[in-house]
This record gives sequence, C-alpha cells and structure tokens, in this order.
Amino acid sequence: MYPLPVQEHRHNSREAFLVSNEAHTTEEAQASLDEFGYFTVEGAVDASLLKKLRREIDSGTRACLQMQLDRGLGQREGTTELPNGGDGALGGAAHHIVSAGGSFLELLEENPLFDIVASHLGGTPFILNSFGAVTNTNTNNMYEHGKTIHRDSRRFFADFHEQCWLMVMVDDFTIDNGATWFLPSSHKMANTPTAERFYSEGKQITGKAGTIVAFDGRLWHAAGKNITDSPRRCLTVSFTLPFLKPQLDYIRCFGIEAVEAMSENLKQLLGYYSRVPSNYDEFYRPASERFYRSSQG
Ligand SMILES: O=C(O)CCC(=O)C(=O)O
Repeated sequence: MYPLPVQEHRHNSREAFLVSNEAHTTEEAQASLDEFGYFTVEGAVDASLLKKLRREIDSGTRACLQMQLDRGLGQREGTTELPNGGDGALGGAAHHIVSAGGSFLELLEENPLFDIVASHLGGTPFILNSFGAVTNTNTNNMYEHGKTIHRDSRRFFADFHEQCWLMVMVDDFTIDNGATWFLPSSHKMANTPTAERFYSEGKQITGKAGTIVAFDGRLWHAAGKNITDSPRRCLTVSFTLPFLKPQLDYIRCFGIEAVEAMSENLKQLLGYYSRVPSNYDEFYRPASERFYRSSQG
C-alpha cells in the first residue's frame, strides 16, 4: 500500500494553464488537452451559484450516504480509513447528484467550458454521461474510488476521445485540503502508472472556488488527502458523443414531461434527441420527431 503523500506544491511554468474564463481560447485549451490531458480555467462559476451548489451538494451527499448505508454499502464516518482503493468507503460521493435538479441544472444551462468539451469530442452535439459530487473530508470514510489512482474511461482507446470531464472546484482547492492529483500527459498511457511515478511526476491542481479543470477521461488522477477540518467539494461532470450510453437514463430519471418542458440545451444534454425507440410507432417518425435525430452522429 502506498501512503497518500502530502507534499509541497511544485509549479512548472510549462504547465501553467490557469487562465481566466474570459482569456481562454478553445485552440489553446485543445492544444493543452492534447499534450497534457487537461486545461484549467479560473472564474468559470460565479459566487452566487457556488453558494447554492455548496448547499445542494451537502444535502445531496447526506441523502446519498443514507441510501448507501440503507443498502449495506459504504461506511459511516469515523471508521478505519483504507489508504488505497478497492470497493471500500463511498463517503463524500454523491453519485448522479444532477437528478436533484436545482443549481446543478442551472450550472449546465451556463454551458461552462462547453466550447472545450465540444472541441475535444469532435465538434458535434454531445450529451451528459455522468454528473456527481465529491466532498473530500478527513472523516475516515472518504470515497475510496476517488482516492485511488484511476482514470475515468474504463477502456483505453489510443485515438478516440471517449469522454471529456469538467471538474468544478466548488471550494478552493489547496494542497492541504486534498486538491486532486493529475499525472500530466498520462492520457497517453494504456496502463496504470506506479504510485511512485504518479506521486513524483504528478501534481496537485490547486485553484480558487469557481475554477474548472477540463480533462480527458483517460488521464490518471486521484483525490489528495484532506488534512484540514473543512470539506473540499467538487463536481465531476462528464460528456460523451450521443451514441455512448450515459451512466443514468436521464429521461426516465426526470420523466418525459419534465424533460419536454426543459430548454433545448438541457434536452440535448439529457439525451432527449438520442433516445432509443422501442417500437415502430416511435421509430417511423418524420425527421423532426425522430427519437434519435440525424444530428447526433
Ligand atoms: O475528488 C477528487 O479529487 C477526485 C474524484 C474523482 O476522481 C472521482 O470521483 O472519480
């Protein structure tokens, strides 16, 4: 087992991708994603939305913990913490928190860094694949999966941009509160790096609340160790082209009537235009009513 390190922040000017929301260009973001696997933009979410997000992440995370414990999953706070991965604790993980609607849909309506997502996925319409929250704490039940050195794409396609992720810093990310570790350029690595390599060549991405890190789903990363008494919240949001299955059936989750009342933007993201028809009535439709529209690739 490799002890999770707590270390000095190293800054390499070649990797100084922290640019303001206004200053970033899609081209420089894409160049950074291609070379290093990520790109960071500060000031991408405003303070009033962050405030709502914090409140709703906290209530969603409490609800998830209760559901996990009710189902015999996860661990209560204060149990013995396993320093490395496996099927251990789920604490702090609020899977599919977007299903609560509210500030999470508000965030999606702002299209944060969607120019980068679109560029990375090939420039055609894309859908939401997952939208969760992670609250990194020192309460000894911290989400094992997040802390393990992992990548989010389950399969490695060297030439295919399967997923584009946005990690939204809802609180300031610091070395001490467990800012996420990324291994630059590791989206080109088919196999898991050793912990020694990961923690010696990797870096913790720090930033102010409201910063968003756009990253390739193949990039190896891990939550850092939070040694403070304050929670470090983030949203982890992924997007794919529409022909890949999302991790939750958002149309059934929200209900067809609710989705039909949503904006075009949300309908697109939630997969309304890439539904799978289930019978001839749903299949034989004029182009404008098709379940799976021709624009969806
Ligand atoms: O919370 C973090 O720093 C990382 C979380 C993560 O990688 C995940 O949930 O897959």
